Amino acid sequence: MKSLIERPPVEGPDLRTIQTSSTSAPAASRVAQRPSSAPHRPLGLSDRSATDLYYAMLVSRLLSKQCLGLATQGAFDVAIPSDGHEAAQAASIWALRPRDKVFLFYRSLAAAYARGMTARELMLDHFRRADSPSSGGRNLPGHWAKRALALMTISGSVATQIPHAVGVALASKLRGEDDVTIVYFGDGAVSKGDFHEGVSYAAIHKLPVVVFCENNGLAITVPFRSQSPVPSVAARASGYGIPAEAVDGADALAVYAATCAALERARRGQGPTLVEARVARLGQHTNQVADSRPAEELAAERAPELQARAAAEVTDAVEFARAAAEPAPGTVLTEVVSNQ
Ligand SMILES: Cc1ncc(C[n+]2csc(CCOP(=O)(O)OP(=O)(O)O)c2C)c(N)n1
Ligand SMILES: [Mg+2]
Repeated sequence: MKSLIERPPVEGPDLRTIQTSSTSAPAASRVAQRPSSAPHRPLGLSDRSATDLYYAMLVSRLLSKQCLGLATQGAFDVAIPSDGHEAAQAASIWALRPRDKVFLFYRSLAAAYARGMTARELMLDHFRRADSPSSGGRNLPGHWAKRALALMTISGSVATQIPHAVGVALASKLRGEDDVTIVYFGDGAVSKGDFHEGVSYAAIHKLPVVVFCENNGLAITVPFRSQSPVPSVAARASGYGIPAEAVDGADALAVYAATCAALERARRGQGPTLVEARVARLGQHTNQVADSRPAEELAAERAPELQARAAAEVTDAVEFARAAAEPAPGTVLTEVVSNQ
């Protein structure tokens, strides 16, 4: 099936115009301070491309939910929800060129879809069917690979894709190609030696690689604070002498801008950048591991107060307007026909 998705311009945005920080305006001045209705345009994203990015995030959320439901019913054995990670994954993929090399990890469903794997292909993988492009039904579902998309095959062993990606970046450099490799992983992967070895080597040799951490604050059940001596993954970059970009992983445009900046640095020969996208893991770890977080903590991730407040504002507006007075018949000409 022909792809419905338009890719962004190959050259990326004009980085001089990018503003990634956002401020929340007080309610009274919301209208006056409402951000531009097209904040994607200064980043070089067309309206069509921004809409397609949102569409990719939507499809990914539906696929993720569908897969968890199917696995729970026993239709297949493994589902790894990407709920909450969509913006970080899809928007960073959006910044890539077709020839750039991509190492995903098992939670990368949205990234795989955004890169160009079809919903059908992702489902073939989950059902372990012979036509699955990833492994013909042999590897664990969620280990996406497709040569035509430069999606490199990965292992389920946490963090092993990082040194592999660094090796591919070395190959690009030795061949004199201007491809960049991007490698995705979670906060738990930062505790592995593979992270240190890969990032250290890439930094020393100024390899064209973007090291992209989706920090959801959990490694299955282990909280980030229990496995990191520093408060962020980005803080580790200084130990390797490389720059870091820390972004709100729910802000697709901020992620896009940060990834573009990292890619540009890599293409200029300035070596790796560590991107940390802070995300919320809205779903459970996998279908096989129940969520041990207290209900209140889970609920907090889903911002129920905001949702309830927004719903209340809308309900109130409907009721208020329904009950409000219609114009009195005698005033029909007021402000329509001049009294002069
Ligand atoms: C080397 C290794 N150790 C342990 C595991 C078991 N394991 C699978 S996923 C996971 C958690 C990884 O957490 P993180 O990197 O933060 O990614 P997330 O699942 O949160 O997206 C672990 C420990 C594994 N797959 N590989
Ligand atoms: Mg994690």
